[in-house]
Amino acid sequence: MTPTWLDTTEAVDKVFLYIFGISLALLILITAVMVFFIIRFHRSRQTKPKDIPSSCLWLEITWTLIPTLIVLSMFWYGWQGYLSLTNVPSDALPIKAVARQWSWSFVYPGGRTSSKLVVPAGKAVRIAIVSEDVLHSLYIPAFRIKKDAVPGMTTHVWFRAPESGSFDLFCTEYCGLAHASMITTVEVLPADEFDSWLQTPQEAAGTAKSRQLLEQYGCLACHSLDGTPRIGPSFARLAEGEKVQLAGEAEKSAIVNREYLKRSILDPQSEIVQGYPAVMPSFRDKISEQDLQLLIDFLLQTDKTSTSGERRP
Ligand SMILES: [Cu+2]
Repeated sequence: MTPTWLDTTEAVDKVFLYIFGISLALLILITAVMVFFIIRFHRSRQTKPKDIPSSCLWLEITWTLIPTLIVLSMFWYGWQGYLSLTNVPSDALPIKAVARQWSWSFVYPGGRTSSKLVVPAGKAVRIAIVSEDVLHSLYIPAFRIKKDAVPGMTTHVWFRAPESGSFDLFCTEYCGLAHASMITTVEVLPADEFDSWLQTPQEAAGTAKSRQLLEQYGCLACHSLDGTPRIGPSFARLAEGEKVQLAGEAEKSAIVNREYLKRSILDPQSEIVQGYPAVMPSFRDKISEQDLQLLIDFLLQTDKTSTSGERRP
């Protein structure tokens, strides 16, 4: 027989309410007894202790047994919840979540990628979480799941979104300067809409493709397209032949051209633009030559905001 597990939300809420309910009952009980004792045995009543028994077996057994049973029942509920969280339904759709400083990208069966987590309503999804650099943590409060992304290993979570909607997704492990930018959403689509989304070929021409690459490599977490200041310099005013002031002891500068942009992506620490922190990770071995050339083409074109569309979180 294959056991049927609770959905993650139900599993966590049940344990939470059970422990919270017991804690609340104990709080009320203990407070009531305390107030009663304060009044009943107040000094002004001059009550004197009388006939103190040295031991009382039934009382000692009761106050040992009842709390033990309560704690064991909490463990039992917690254990059942843990099993529900770790046992993934066999029909779950596999999705890969890639965490990096400071963005998420999601890879679906068939190779489609997105910067928002798109899932079908009513179907279980299993997320394999990896990190490209440091510790991150995938947190979706609406589905009560939270799991670390650990460099060098793959961790898993699963959940089932009952109906369509949009829910917050956070990084909940402090991972550096722009940790707060690692926020995106879970977009739950009706199952048929999800299927057609998944099958829509992502390969698009020109600027739409560049836009997709910017999201895939997480560039927009730190670089804006419209001049808005973020962690790194905006892409808005990048233009071929322009002079960029670099940080360093002597007044250094660089001229924007294909070579400069390539160095900035593959070896970002070599030339830091003045006024910005030296925090960009290298994309060497992480970006294909073809994608690199497409991104450089995009960065050198003058009107970059026309592709920006909605603002990426
Ligand atoms: Cu993070």
